[in-house]
Amino acid sequence: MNNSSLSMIFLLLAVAGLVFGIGVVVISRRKARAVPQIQRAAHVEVIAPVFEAVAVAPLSVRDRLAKARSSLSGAVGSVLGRSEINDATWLELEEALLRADVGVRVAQSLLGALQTRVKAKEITTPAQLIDALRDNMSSQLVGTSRDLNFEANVGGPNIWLMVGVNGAGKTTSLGKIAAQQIALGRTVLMAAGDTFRAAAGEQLSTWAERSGAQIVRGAEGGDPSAVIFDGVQSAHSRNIDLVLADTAGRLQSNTNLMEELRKVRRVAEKGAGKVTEVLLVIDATTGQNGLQQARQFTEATQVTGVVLTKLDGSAKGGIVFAIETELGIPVKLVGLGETIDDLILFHPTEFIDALFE
Ligand SMILES: Nc1nc2c(ncn2[C@@H]2O[C@H](COP(=O)(O)OP(=O)(O)OP(=O)(O)O)[C@@H](O)[C@H]2O)c(=O)[nH]1
Ligand SMILES: [Mg+2]
Repeated sequence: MNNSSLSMIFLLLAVAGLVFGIGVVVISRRKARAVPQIQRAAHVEVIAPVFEAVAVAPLSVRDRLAKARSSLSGAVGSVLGRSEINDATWLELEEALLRADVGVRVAQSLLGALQTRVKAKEITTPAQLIDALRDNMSSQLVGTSRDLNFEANVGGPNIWLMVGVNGAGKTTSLGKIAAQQIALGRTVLMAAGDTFRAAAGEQLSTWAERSGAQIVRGAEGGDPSAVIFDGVQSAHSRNIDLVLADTAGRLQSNTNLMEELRKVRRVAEKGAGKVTEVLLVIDATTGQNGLQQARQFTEATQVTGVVLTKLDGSAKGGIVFAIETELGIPVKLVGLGETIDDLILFHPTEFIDALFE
């Protein structure tokens, strides 16, 4: 082998070494890039189904009462965290009950009864105290009939009137009630007794379409009594079971508008049919002011039940206790959102459990 052949072999070996080296570097880089890609893919696969499950799962009643719960559950935890019942216990419970807006009178009567039992050594531990408070609150609400009154054989349709202050949720609740009653097999006609604003009739028409109810509307600025009377006549001639009558929002302190509502109720029954429910719609976020509303509206229209709306966004669900214990009006329905299914029958034990847990 001569020198030039040897140098050619070295050159070939050097080139082969270089090619091998480059190959190793490229492959290892590709491998390095491939690892995180596989990890990302696996990560997405794991996350996706969980995300979907969260997105489609409807919120439970308990979840939607999170705000109402927040006013009492913290104090309950703190009372239970102490080894004994002392002054701080009473202070904390009183503050929490007032925060939940049960009202001063209800709070004092609940705590007064418990203090007597603690003094008599019937209750000795914080856990017994909380249980007793819960039982006392339950017993104030259970046993009341919360059925929506529907009477057969009244010679015409049943008439349910929605009343309340501006923006409380009358029209929305009426729409939701229509959907529920239609699902129960009843035929429903809506009477657009809010002639105050043109938009009110439009809003009710949308709910009529959504729920499958019929609707009777009047002219803007017309007499609401006349529109509701026409609605009842029309329902009677078509053999419709139930007239849901909307009314314009009004302040309970406005004498003229309250007088108008008195007339609406009177005229509604002039033809065939009977007013079997007057539902006062109260926005839960208004708290104790709701009590004043309930007094005045009841005086004008003999309210038979309360629809407590927007409890999904309120820490003041305690108004239920004030309305029921001080005025004896049952809370029949609770609004927990803006869509058609977000109106439920009021269940006191479920509500109290949600407040305490
Ligand atoms: N979050 C929540 N919003 C609600 C509920 N009920 C009603 N609303 C909303 O409250 C607002 C007022 O509702 P309406 O039904 O128009 O109230 P209204 O009492 O008819 O109002 P007026 O006719 O103007 O007096 C709307 O935006 C509704 O979607 C509820 O239970 N929860
Ligand atoms: Mg309205």
